[in-house]
Amino acid sequence: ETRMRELFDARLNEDDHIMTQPELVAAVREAQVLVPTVADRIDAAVIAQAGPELKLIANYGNGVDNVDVAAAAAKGITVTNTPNVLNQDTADMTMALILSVPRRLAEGAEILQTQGKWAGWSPTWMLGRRISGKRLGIVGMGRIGTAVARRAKAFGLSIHYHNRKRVSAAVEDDLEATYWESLDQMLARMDFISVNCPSTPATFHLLSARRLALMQPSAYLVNTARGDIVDEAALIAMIQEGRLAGAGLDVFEQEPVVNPKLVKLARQGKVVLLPHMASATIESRIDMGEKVIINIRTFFDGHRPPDRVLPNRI
Ligand code: 8YV
Repeated sequence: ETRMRELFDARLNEDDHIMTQPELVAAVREAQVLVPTVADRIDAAVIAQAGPELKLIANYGNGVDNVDVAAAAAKGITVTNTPNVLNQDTADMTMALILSVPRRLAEGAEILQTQGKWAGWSPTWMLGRRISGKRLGIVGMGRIGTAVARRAKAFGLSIHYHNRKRVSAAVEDDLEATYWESLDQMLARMDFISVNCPSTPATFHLLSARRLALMQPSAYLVNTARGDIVDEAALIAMIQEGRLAGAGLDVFEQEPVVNPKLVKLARQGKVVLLPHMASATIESRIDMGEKVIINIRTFFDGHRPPDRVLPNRI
């Protein structure tokens, strides 16, 4: 923020304030550059109101599902994002969720936070499920998916993935990863599924009710990508009915509000819920800010910004 103020005539949004659509429309009328976060929906209606000065939408985030990139392109507005710098942190948090639900981390911590002690020891006390030796299916083997795979392999999970295209043989060999052309077939065989693909019209409810029903009742689903890739209502029903063991979620369909049914499942220890914080480290945030600044400066120096997002690449 300080750098932004130093370098630009920056109008900064208050911390924690999510701009309303009318506030966004007012901002796009005047600005030359817009720096939205995941919480700001820069849709076609907002872009339609953009003044002639608006030339660049420098998204503070990797995912650009909050920006209508096609509508921006049609108006000659360039869109950039902040890739790569948050891969490791997001992958760390994905692992944390993979570990937390089966090993009952949140439940254990909650007992001590609320009671300051535990009742005693028994061989069946806080029994969870083993992680190592299980199969992890990664949906979306991009930069974050690959970083998850590296960590998961070190935890003794075998790596499986589904992606639009197969990764290189060298990466596959290194990760000892198995490629599944059919997402359906992969889902049916995994103990864990990690969602690591972008949210696009093509991935909306990719994990639909039908596909979730293919998963084993003992399996867990982890999502650190975007809420709308998973049919959340179907996921909830599956866990409630014991047709899926649990889930670890950092993202939701109606952020920042979380479905009360999920909160109830969290109290029952069946899900672990986090408030979209997978990339929230000081280091990532600084690097993301630097990327935004570089993208803005390069653009206004008349060059192509390094992290330009093209509509046909989404
Ligand atoms: C951020 C993210 O919290 O980069 C992304 O796609 O989801 C997170 O890193 C968010 O985007 C900040 O705008």
